[in-house]
Amino acid sequence: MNIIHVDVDAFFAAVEELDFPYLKGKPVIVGGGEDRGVVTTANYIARKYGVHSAMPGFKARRLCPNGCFRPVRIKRYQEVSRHIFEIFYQITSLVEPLSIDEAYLDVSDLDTDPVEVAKHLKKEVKKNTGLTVSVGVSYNKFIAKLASDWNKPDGLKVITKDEVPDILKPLPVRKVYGIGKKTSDSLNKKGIFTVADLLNLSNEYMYKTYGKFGLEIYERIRGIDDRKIKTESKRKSFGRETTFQNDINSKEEMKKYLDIFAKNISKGLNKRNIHAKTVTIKFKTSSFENHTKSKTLDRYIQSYDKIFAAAITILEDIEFKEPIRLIGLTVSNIKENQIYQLSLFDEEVYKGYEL
Ligand code: TTP
Ligand code: MG
Repeated sequence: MNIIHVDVDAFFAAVEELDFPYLKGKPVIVGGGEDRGVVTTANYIARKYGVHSAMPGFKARRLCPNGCFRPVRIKRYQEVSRHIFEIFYQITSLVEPLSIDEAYLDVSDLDTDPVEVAKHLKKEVKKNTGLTVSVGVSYNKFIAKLASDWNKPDGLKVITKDEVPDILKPLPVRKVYGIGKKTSDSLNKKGIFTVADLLNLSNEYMYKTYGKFGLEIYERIRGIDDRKIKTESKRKSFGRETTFQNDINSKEEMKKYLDIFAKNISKGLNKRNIHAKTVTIKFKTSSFENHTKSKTLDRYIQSYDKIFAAAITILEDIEFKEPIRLIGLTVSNIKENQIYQLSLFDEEVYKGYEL
């Protein structure tokens, strides 16, 4: 029982309510107010109307015509995020940020009972920022993440080792981290709806059907997950990525994203005076296979055009066999003897946006 997963409730919408108190008690939808926009998130009141992240704005407006649509204020959310992470770091330095509003904490080193730590964390975030978070406490990352999602919002759920896998059995397969819409549709077609159904499938079958990813799922639902907490200081790469609304297969379109990523990465490197030597493209296929392709250069680079040029060379070499759902660009092999602080809080949030 040493891992805590924490996730802010309806993050962007909660910040809007905080900054504009008249929104309290009303359905709040962030993004999607203009013609082409998509919803980044909605508060729990708006969710009752069926509004959710990544939904096209027109649909959200139809489902919830009285919704308060707010423009996306990324800079403000990043500021609040930084504040929340400061609270995490006051508890332990073993913090792995996962996204703007989500992190794992390894609390094994602390003398306090993890459940007390979780309660303290919730109280501190509320007191200092006014926001509520949901917290999961367990013995590995996967189960802790599942636990934090258990009774959102403002949840606190503990899952012990002896409760697994029984407690997971009634869950729909979609709740298993890593299983997205496509895999869950594919499983549903085979009559597999719950974790209990999934538990009946052998590891050979999972491997044959879903590859390495299938094996991961096989282990996860049995409570096996040895992943350690990866703290920021161990992260020696710098990157950007995005998941598309719809899978894409045009290299021209991918280039548009790589171009934006290269600009952002270069800006970030520049700000910290970091140079890097290896450029990597990562992508996830529509069947959820992850791939990376890297190129290590003769010299260290920092400028946008060099990063972009390297990315294009790599891209030209990749033969895509199916459409992709995610693309990312990373630089690593960072010049040593440099003091640098890599932080995800500088990153733009692309999730849910069309370029
Ligand atoms: P989430 O933690 O997935 O969602 P949430 O915090 O709004 O709601 P909850 O955790 O209570 O279910 O994402 C955090 C923020 O990231 C979210 O407030 C808005 C942003 N986001 C997008 O911009 N696009 C997306 O598709 C998603 C899922 C989130
Ligand atoms: Mg959240």
